[in-house]
Amino acid sequence: MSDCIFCKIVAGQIPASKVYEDSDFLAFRDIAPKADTHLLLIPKRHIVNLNDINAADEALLGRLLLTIPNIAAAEGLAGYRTITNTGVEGGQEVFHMHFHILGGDQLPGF
Ligand code: IU
Repeated sequence: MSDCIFCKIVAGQIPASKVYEDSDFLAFRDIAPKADTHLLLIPKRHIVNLNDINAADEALLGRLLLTIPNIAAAEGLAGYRTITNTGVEGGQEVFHMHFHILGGDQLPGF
């Protein structure tokens, strides 16, 4: 999507501190970190949020989840929190699906 900031990061039109990239996914450091380590993992394809997925995305989403522990391990995170916000009421501010990966310090219970 032309007006999506995360699509622009994928396209290299806006810089980001990338920590992982493959043909389907990109992970980069959140510009306003809420923990010592705060990463965002996104599909390169523009998907709005979990309400925008369907059965055809099953394999993509499976690979996305499998990518998370590899990124966490590369960051040296023994434990971490993974969050995806869906919709305005869910606290979503950027409407390109992303999984927050937070860690690096002791997170409070949820
Ligand atoms: P949310 O789940 O949509 O609320 O999270 C959006 C996140 O994207 C939030 O933590 C922002 O700090 C982060 N972010 C970013 O890392 N780079 C950007 O250019 C923009 C937002 I805009």
